[in-house]
Amino acid sequence: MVVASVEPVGVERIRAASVPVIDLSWRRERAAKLIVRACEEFGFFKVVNHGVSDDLVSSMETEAMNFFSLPAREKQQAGPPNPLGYGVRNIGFTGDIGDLEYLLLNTNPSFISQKALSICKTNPTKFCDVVNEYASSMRELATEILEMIGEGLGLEDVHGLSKFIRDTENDSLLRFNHYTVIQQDEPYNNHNHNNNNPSSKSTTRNSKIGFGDHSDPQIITVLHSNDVPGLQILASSPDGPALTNGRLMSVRHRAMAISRSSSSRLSMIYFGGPPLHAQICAFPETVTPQAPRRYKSFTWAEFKKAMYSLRLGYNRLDLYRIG
Ligand SMILES: O=C(O)CCC(=O)C(=O)O
Repeated sequence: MVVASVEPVGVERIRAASVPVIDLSWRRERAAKLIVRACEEFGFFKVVNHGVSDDLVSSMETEAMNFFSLPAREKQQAGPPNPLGYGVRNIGFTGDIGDLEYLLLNTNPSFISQKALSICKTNPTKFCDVVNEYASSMRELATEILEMIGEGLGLEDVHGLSKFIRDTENDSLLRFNHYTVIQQDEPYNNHNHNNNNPSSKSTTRNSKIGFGDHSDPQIITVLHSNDVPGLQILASSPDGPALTNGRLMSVRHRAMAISRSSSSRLSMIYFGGPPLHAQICAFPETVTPQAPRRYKSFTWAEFKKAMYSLRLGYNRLDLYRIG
């Protein structure tokens, strides 16, 4: 599990970097300190000994691949993405396009059960069981990590971060991205993304942009992918999240669809989101005379509304910047 991986795909100026690895069986204080350091320097790390069972991950991958293997007409019944549901190439509502198909679900069990019949007609009950178990296992892992971050940051309320995703009204999502292997002679889509961002224009003869560069807006992202490379992170991201007053990094990243692979890439991503009414405001411990408050406070609902009106690569926190 990564909270994400760096895989070089031969794109100019993109290099393999050593990703911090956190072993959750380490002494808690040490792991908490190193998680905070990884979040300050990268906003990104890999976790091992996380306790999520291989069988569960593999069952979730099987369910996802069973869906993506269906004929296009059947998959369309789980769409269009509003933004939840099945989508192909179109990401969001403002014209971003990528070489992928995806399924975006709210982790609320009642949403999953409503949607299951359009996703898995043969055995919707099994689909629900696997998704619910996977979502709850991701939430537990994310909670554990957020509590360690709370401890490592020295927050008075060490549950201050985790309580957002433990709230029964949390707005957490599961996203399944499927990147098919591109053909060498397909045209390259470097005109598709964020034309104001030069880094998004780098494609090579062996890769195309699958999911354009952006940073995730939720509290935490936990990503698992199969062995096919494609995820790239920007080593030094420009901005940090509002809750920690920019102290931790919100990593900019993108995913490439590549041609040198024998199989397609599947990523399964948990986004731990707060309830819509949650007020997002820097923890007092992160605001000091040397680090004055950077952002006005806002609710998650306000932020989401603004987010859906902007291109994927836009730095949405700019809307709330003080000064
Ligand atoms: O599929 C991936 O590896 C990353 C995709 C991503 O960044 C996202 O879905 O927000």
